[in-house]
Formats: sequence, structure tokens, C-alpha cells
Amino acid sequence: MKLANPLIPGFNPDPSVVRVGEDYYVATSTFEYLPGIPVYHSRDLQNWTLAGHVVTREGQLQVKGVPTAGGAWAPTIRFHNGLFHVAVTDALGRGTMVFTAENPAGPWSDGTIIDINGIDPDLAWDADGNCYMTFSGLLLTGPEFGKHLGIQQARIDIATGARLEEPRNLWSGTGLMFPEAPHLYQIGDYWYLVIAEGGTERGHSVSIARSDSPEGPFENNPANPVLSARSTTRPVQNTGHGDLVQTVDGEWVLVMLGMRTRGMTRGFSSLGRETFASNVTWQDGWPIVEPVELNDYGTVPTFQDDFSAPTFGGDWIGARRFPAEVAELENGTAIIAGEGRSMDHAEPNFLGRRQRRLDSLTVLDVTVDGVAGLTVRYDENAHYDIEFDGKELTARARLARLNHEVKLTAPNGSSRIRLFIEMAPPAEGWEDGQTSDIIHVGFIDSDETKHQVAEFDGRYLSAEVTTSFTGRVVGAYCVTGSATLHNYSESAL
Ligand code: 6LW
Repeated sequence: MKLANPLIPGFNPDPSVVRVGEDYYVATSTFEYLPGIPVYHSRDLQNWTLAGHVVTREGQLQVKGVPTAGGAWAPTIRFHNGLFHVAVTDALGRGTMVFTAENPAGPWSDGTIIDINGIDPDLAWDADGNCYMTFSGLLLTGPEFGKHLGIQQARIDIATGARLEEPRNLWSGTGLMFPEAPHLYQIGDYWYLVIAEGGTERGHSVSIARSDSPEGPFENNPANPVLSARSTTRPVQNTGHGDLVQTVDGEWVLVMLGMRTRGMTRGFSSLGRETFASNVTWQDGWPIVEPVELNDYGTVPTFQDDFSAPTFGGDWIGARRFPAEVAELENGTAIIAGEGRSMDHAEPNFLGRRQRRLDSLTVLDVTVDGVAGLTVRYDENAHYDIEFDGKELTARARLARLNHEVKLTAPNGSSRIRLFIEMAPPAEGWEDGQTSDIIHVGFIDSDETKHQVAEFDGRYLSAEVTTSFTGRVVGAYCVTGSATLHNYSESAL
């Protein structure tokens, strides 16, 4: 089976997959970003399009006020009795949630809070209609915050969110750290429990156990872990957090997260955790998962928006705010009004897109009346900006407690400017080869000449360095006055 890898490029961690007839759907984590929890659709497992989002309205999640890395964690997408279900943790927000929809493109329900203290909830139903929620017992509320109880399970009343029994302890892997991301399935004669262990960093692994009953006891697969890139030189590292799906032709595929690292032994993943997939075969009732190989079956098209559409396309996201809260579409432009918030603010006036390719050129054509710019954001504590106030350009690297600025006087008096951010591979050599990429920022003049204001080392905006669980999100922002966006494009170098 030819699988695109990355399957879904850019910040798309914790994927869960379901097939309904000939249609495959994948849902991924979005943390503090809105709209939340994209649902991607494919018919061939190679070409994926965005079908919609689970979280499209205020109140479905409580991401306002959550620290970076809080919010929507690790959805599980399933189809049962004619309804799509997404179980998810609204971490440090509403808690364990289930959303439902008749159409995976939406609209999705307001969400039911489930009485479960943990993360990474899975849903499975037995033949009698019992609904099992299997989850990772990491306590995110209560006096024992941060304690990990291993993989747990309870039957729930999915309509009310009530827990029908005390959680039981299930098989929790081979003893590696952070057993999490459980998924439970009935396949052939067995119930299989797939989990992630080893932590979501380089030790990340997928392990599996089986039982005659959804409640266990589970028998450990002696060949565990069935997948891990730890201590290998594979181009896709951190592979784990897997979910199994059977194809229309009866083959099996594991969809999981991974990272494309660059650098030397200390690799850096500029785009964060992305979605990958691998073929699975079965032997003696246990799955054998192929190592994840990069390929170019799925292509990332050039992105361009001239803001002539009546609504924002689904690619646009905001930090703890919906795009429509931040910007208004008017006469073929998008206007962002400033509220005095820089990109250091948790809820900036920012309209962004997931960075989908390692090397790229993003150009924003904007009229600035006040202070506005183009930024690459990991979170409020980690971003590189190119900012314009009508007279002066400021290139800024903001990294935790460091704030470095380079200024340049703009060459003409125009308030309209084309700002760029280029993510380029580093030059070869001992020193340069250590990093993920070099980020050049500046403006482009009318004869297409690029004027660089500064260049920054990309490794500091990578998943290995930042606090957040996300990836790079690039976009326009406004601090004061207004930014009128005429055109925005992202293309390959
Ligand atoms: C996710 C969990 C994890 O829920 O990170 O490190 C969380 N492990 O599986 C957010 O992606």
C-alpha cells in the first residue's frame, strides 16, 4: 500500500484514524489554536484534504486562558451507530470530552464532559453496546496533579458522560515512561490494546497487547515495541501514538505521529509533530509495523490567499481566538485591528497557518497603519517577527527571556509593504550543519529584490526547544492601528 509520508505535514500531532466505507478520516491535536481539531479526509491514504473542524464555536473547548500546550490533546475519532465521535482531552480546560456529528465536516455537538480524570481518551463498544473509555491515567486535575496511574479503563454512559464504574488498571506497556494514547479494537478473535510508551520524544514507541475481553487481562506481545525510531538514524524520529485502520482492500495501516529532524546528533524538528503512516502485516496474531520512510507521494501545494472569498478558508487559525474574531474580510482584503497586543500576548491579533514544508518562502502584502507584521510562532514565548510601523522595520527574535531586535529604516514613505519570512536549509559544514534551518526575514521591493533585515537560527523555534507541544504557525499580526492584508502566499524555495 502506497502511503504518503508525511501523511499530513505540519503541526498535526496525536493522529487518530477511522474508515467509514471508502472514506478515511484523521483527527489531530490543536492545543490552544482555534478552530480546533481538524478532520482530514482521504480516499486513498495519499491525498488528504481538510473536511472541517470539530471545534468551530465558542464554548466547545475552554482554551482561553490555558497555558501554551494546554487545550485539545489527542483526539480519538470513531464511527458508531451512524454517528462520528471524537473523544479528546481539553487539557487544563473542560477536561475529558466527547463530541459527535452526523457529518465529519461538521457541525459537531457542544460536547459532553465525561467523568474521567486522565488524558488521551479512547472509545470502543462491545457487541452488547457497552461503551468503554480507555485512557492514560495522567491526573491533570485535583490534589495529585501530575501523578500517572498508567493505562486505565471504565465503562461510561456516553449520552450523559457518567462513569459507570471505578476505573480499572489495564496493561501499561513494557515499563517505558508515560504509557499513553491507548486504542482498543476487536480484531478477529482478540481485543487488542495499542499504546504509546517512552514519552513523545526520541524514546517514543508503539506497543501492543491482546485479550479475550475488552477489560483484560492483556497478554504482552513479546516483540514489543512494534514500532520505535529510538537510537536509529531514520529521517522520521519520535514515531509513536499510533492508531490502526483496515483498508478497503483488507490491508492494515498504522497512522502515528513523528518528527522530521534536521541537524546532527541533536536533531531539531522545526514543524513539530506531524502525521505519518506505515504498513502493517500480521503474524501469529501480532502486528508487524514497517519503519516509517519519507516519500513525496503527497504534495504540498503552494498556498495563496487574496482574501476575496466571503469567509476564511479552513487553513487559517488563531491563538485562543477564531480567525473571524481577529480579522474582518472586506473588499478583497482581510483587516486586522490592533488592540495593543504584541506576539508576546497569549491572545494576539494574529491570523496564521500551519507551516507545512521544511523550506519555504512566505510573503505578506500588507498596508500598515500603526504597527503590524509577519511572524513565525511556536507560542507567545517563542516567535520571530518582521514588523513594520510605516517608517521602520524591526526584525525580532523572542525566545523565552531573550529578546533580540534589529532595525532598518524603510526605503520609501509607503505604508504598503511586502514582508517575507524565508525558511532555508543551513549551509553545510560543522557549525552550520548543527541546526534545522536559517530563518531570513525582511521585505521585498517592487523589482522583486529581497532585502534581509536579519537572519535567525531556526533550531530555537523547534519542538525540542520550545515549551509548547505545537509546531510552527506563520501569519500576520497587528499590534496597534490596523493591518490591511492584500495577499498572502507560501511557496517552496
Ligand atoms: C498527548 C499525549 C502526549 O495527549 O502529549 O507526551 C499529549 N504525550 O499522548 C499532547 O500531544
